[in-house]
Amino acid sequence: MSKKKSRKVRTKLKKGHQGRRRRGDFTREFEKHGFRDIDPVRQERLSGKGDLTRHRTVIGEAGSDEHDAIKVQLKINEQDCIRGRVYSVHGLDCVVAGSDGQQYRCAIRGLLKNLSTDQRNVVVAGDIVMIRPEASTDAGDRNEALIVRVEPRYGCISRTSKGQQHVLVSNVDQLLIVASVSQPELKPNLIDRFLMTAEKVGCRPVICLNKMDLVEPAEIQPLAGTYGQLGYPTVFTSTTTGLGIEQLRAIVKDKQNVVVGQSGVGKSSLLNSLDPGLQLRTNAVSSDNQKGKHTTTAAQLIEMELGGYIVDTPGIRQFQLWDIVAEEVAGFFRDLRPFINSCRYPNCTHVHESPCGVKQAVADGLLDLRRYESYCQIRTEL
Ligand SMILES: Nc1nc2c(ncn2[C@@H]2O[C@H](COP(=O)(O)OP(=O)(O)O)[C@@H](O)[C@H]2O)c(=O)[nH]1
Ligand SMILES: [Mg+2]
Ligand SMILES: [Zn+2]
Repeated sequence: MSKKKSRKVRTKLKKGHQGRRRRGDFTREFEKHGFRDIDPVRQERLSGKGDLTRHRTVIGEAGSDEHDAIKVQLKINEQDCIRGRVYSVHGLDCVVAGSDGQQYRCAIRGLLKNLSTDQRNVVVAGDIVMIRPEASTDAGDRNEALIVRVEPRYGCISRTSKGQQHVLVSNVDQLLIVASVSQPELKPNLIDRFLMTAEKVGCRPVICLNKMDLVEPAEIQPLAGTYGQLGYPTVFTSTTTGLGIEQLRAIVKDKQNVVVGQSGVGKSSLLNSLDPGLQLRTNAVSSDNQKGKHTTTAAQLIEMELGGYIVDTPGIRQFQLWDIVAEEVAGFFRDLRPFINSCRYPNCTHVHESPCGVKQAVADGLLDLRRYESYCQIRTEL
């Protein structure tokens, strides 16, 4: 990153940002957090005249990722900074774990906020950031720092509200899809929905079939076989017998994992088995049982003793098909994709058309009937 040649980037500033207000912003920032932006981008200049333009030329590198909320990587003085990972965000107040092993309470550099198109996405849980620690403050033993740069993101789990993308957590490596084979009963359709989410986000899904102590393994084998054939890692677990725990440990280790699955399937129990230090509350029906409501609980990263992170947050656990439109569904079913080319109609939904390559594949036994029915259900619901 630092080897890339810096260049001038024309960037659109957040509506309402004007040169004249800048000084005021600094002062307010300083009053609020006790931070001083001693290293403003020096070569910035305002072009055009006052209100007429909202563009500014800053020195930095253009972000390459289209999902990257912050399109410009600010040039910073790296010697003064350390790398960190954002554990949680409350408003504009962030908890960051620094690579020095310390935790920092951080504010966000004013210019970063101005570069963002959406305040809520400036910094999110999971972000890798550069922070500039503050010299000791009157806050006592608490470390304070300023987030001066957000590194490009991948694996963003987000939700669209009022036409705007709201990133809930970034840099997700794996989606741990937990289902129970009994109590509550197995719902393969729900697994399929979460698999679509993983395909959309671009992270690796891991299917975890829990409570295996309650059934005959042979009953579950065919379903697991279908997922296995599709290339989705599938693990059988039981927190009561310890089945699969060691295998799951190896999978989640050193990764940033987001845990999803309906209430009561054993997510908290599983995480406690993986890492007893977590001590998550199990059987917490009250906090889990809010499916209809839009829980606004912010995402929070928890570090595991074995290495890596997990996110087990109600608001994220219950996210489902936000963001996926009907036309996209087939593309996220990797087993359907190969047959789409032989459909007669280019806009075939594969539900009622004939002839249809997908329906033919089901008839020929090339496509799992249950997966096809699951597709139809999701497609018609949208
Ligand atoms: N029989 C059996 N029960 C389990 C297993 N894992 C969790 N449970 C029970 O399932 C219930 C819900 O577990 P919990 O971890 O709170 O589920 P969560 O809502 O997904 O976090 C609790 O009563 C657990 O004791 C398992 O592998 N086998
Ligand atoms: Mg739980
Ligand atoms: Zn078709």
